[in-house]
Amino acid sequence: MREWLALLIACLALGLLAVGCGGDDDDDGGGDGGAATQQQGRGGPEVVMRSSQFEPRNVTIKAGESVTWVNDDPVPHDVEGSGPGGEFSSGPPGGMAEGDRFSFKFKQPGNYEYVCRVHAPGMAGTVTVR
Ligand SMILES: [Cu+2]
Repeated sequence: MREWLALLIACLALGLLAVGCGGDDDDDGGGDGGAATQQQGRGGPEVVMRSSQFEPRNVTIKAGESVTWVNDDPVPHDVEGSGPGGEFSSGPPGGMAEGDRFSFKFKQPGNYEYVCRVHAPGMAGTVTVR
């Protein structure tokens, strides 16, 4: 009886280890570089960077909502702007490669203007926070 119990516990422990390893593998496969900034963008509009333009160019949200920018171009872009609540930036100029996403939560109402520094002034947009 004792041996049977020991065997059962050993099997359970091995099973847990195997599940743990499998889970880690899944996480590594699914996540890429900018995972930390990607998780904030729930519930707000998406602005697509396409043909070196922001689409849509102007978005309106409520205070507390996020805007997520997605680079759908084969060339690098970025987002940098400011408004009543301060500045926001996706990082260095041209730091967003194809497929990269950047989310920012706007807490303070007002008008925010932003550009892609690589393609400014032509590539620009606004966020209106109510
Ligand atoms: Cu650009």
